[in-house]
Amino acid sequence: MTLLADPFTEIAVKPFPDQKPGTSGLRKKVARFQEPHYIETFVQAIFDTVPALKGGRLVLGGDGRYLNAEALQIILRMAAANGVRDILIGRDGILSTPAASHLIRLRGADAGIILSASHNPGGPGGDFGIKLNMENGGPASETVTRRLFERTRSLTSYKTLHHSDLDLSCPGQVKIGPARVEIVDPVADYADLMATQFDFEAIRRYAASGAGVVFDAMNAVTGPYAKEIFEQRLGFPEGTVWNGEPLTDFGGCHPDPTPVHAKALLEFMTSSDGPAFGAASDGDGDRNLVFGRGGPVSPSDSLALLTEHAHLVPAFRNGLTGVARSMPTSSAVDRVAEALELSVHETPTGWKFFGNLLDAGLVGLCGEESAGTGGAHIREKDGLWAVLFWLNILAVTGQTVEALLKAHWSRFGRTFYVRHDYEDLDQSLAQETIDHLAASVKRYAGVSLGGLQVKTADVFEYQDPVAGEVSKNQGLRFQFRNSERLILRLSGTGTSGATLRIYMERHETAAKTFGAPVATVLAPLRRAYKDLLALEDLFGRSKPDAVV
Ligand code: G16
Repeated sequence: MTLLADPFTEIAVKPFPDQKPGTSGLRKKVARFQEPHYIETFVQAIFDTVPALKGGRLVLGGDGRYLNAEALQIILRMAAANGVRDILIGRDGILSTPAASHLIRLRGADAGIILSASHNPGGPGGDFGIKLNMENGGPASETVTRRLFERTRSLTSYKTLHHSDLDLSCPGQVKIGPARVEIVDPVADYADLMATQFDFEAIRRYAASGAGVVFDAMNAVTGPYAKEIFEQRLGFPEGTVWNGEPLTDFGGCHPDPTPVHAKALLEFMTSSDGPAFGAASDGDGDRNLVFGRGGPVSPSDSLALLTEHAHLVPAFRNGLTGVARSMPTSSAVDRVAEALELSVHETPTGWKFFGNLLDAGLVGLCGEESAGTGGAHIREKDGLWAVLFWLNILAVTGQTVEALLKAHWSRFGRTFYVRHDYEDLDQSLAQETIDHLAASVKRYAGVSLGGLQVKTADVFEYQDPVAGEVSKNQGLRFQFRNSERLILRLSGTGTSGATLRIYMERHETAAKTFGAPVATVLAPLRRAYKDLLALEDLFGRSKPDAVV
């Protein structure tokens, strides 16, 4: 049904019931996004929820996964029809999530739309996603995503215009209807920003010394960024970047930088001729995992160690005010912050909760157990930034990853940490189970679980100290008498059934324990959650699907 004059069109639609953004945007199977008008309905709700885009500037890009190309053309037409004045888009529609965040800030955009399902698999049978970032470069707050969801439920039409697909292969300017489209080099601005954050001279000397470094881009978006930064600007040899060509299906691999999915890197790092340092990033370039010759560094330890050594990198030449971590992230960084007299903010899972803290200057470094680390340079977690941070520390201290970790544990103790994921569980049963536990959680104080005495038990609730927004039901916390902690929550990023995440940690100060296997040290906590939840009876599961 055409309601407006040509070339503008307004198409009538029925709302979709399932367009509620999760931890990080709307994520679904590709097939769901391919249903007629599914993308359009969500995107129209974005334009209706962010009025500044009318007559304003939009940053648009994605991680290059399957469906990106088609979705970008749909959004370009809709942006023009919704009165967006100008659109900045990466060449071929490519922008890593950190590069998009930077571009929003650099060019004063009113919002950004990033097409990615992050570390989830791609290809026709994989996942797709749409994220909305605001003018500070960060993910939309809960208030905005709530409004966005409400809008998806009441929409009756979307606006678009008749226009052929734009050729996005060359930087330059084109028009689509009344809107100006600027196709930008996706890498250059971001690489320039990195040079302001770290001591590139020191890293260049480190590279020239022959220090072995590999970076696995996992056939995802960071390949071109990593090649430019590591191999061109820092002088690491060609071949330092593995899997550096972004592929729409990530070469059939799962672009998640965990030891399971970055298996070849793990094997190389722990082989007799392995290099000194290795790292990997995810589908859209915001996650990181770093490896020394002894294996991976847990993201929680990485955050703690980077905080300890932040004074060594130019990004923190003016000092660090405070740090923030998501609640399930281990408390390792808290001990460093205490020693350095920094404030620590404990937020719900989701990078969006760090935005206000960073904007207000309350924190300068943030991290999550889910392989996310970032600073105040943008408002997203940033995989390559974290890797460069590590390289900067290695270069100026002349130490290995193992030596740095050992010294870190000697000073602060080791916080053993693991996460167990139970995936694809029956959605309503999983929700009911968590709700039931939440309702009675307080009565676990004083109870013994897995032979450990519960000290306190509660449901985590967060009040944003800047905006005052309250976020309830952000996970169940069990604190035990001897530093052990157990957290349970449902993931907000899965696309099939429910994923139950169970996080366990225990702090040890005796050096003789530091080399003990994580599974052994945390075995009592594993017993504790088995006492708490009848996983086998309820879901028929005797062991986790993933151990991270
Ligand atoms: C997103 C969020 C992160 C969060 C992670 C896991 O990361 O940005 O803040 O920690 O999901 O969330 P959940 O435990 O709810 O699955 P990404 O890299 O997937 O966008």
